Amino acid sequence: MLKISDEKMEIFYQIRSKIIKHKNIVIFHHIRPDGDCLGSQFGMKNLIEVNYPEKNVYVVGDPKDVYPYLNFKMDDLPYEKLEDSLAIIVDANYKERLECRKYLDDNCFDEVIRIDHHPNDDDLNASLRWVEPEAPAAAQQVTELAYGLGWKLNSAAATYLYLGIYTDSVRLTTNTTTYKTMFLVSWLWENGAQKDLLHGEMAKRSLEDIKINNYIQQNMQIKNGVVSFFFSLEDQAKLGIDDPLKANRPFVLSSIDDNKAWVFFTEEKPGQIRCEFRSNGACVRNVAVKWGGGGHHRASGAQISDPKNIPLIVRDLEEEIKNIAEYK
Ligand SMILES: [Mn+2]
Repeated sequence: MLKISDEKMEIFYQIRSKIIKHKNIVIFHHIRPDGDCLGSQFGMKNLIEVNYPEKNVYVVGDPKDVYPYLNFKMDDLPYEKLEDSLAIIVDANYKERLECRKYLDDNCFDEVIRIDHHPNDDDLNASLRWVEPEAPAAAQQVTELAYGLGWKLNSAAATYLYLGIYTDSVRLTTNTTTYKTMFLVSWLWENGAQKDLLHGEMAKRSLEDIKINNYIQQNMQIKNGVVSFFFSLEDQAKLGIDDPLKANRPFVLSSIDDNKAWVFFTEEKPGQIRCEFRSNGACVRNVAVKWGGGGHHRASGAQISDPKNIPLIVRDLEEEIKNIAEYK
């Protein structure tokens, strides 16, 4: 059994009552979609459909064909006020991070709630927020909600939620992965999560990927405990990458010798560079925030425009890792 505090159960009851109250429910995911935002979104959709079959549940966004072996089919929803409606934002905070933010800008819904593990504020004007930075994935929160409320769990919901937990917890290895994660994962497995499909598909490597990763590892910089790499559009093109989303690979720089942090710079278009910060203990969020971004303690992001700032950011990271003892 998983013990859930009275305070948390109170939030669960409030979420449930908002779902019961509204006929139409619309669930959002964030831009640059990942397994957690899509898994939370589709997990929640399936949970509501199974437990409240009289509701209309819509998923909006653009899954960008990530995880093509899962059926992330979005709904068409007209841009107009939707009567008797509730929007649920999962795994995201600011509207600029949301796919289809226009619905929220135009106040298409009666109410908005947010379920998220990013420790940031939001601009959603939400009537209820459940923010739990300790959770390795928003999908773990959705799973706990379903478990706590005694909801029925079908195989589709279990598969989507497991995808979210498995990917955001880096295959159940982050330090935020706890006994609670494993308890909820076991509940998902028990209820038909297609774990073998997910494990098999995610273990696949393509020759193209191997070549790209080799290139990165041959050209990365290592200095003062920080690993960094800048992937220019020119170099991406040389390697046959046509979409910068596929170039962004911070994991290739991870856990090399005793280095403390790593940062991956991806040129997405001229004058737009994505910075992905990671660490095994240092607070990379401090550096991300300084450069206009945000995120988690050990995984953060920012956008910059000028490649001349790259050495400055790397130097900031070299400074930040000196504070690592504060977080042990
Ligand atoms: Mn997430």
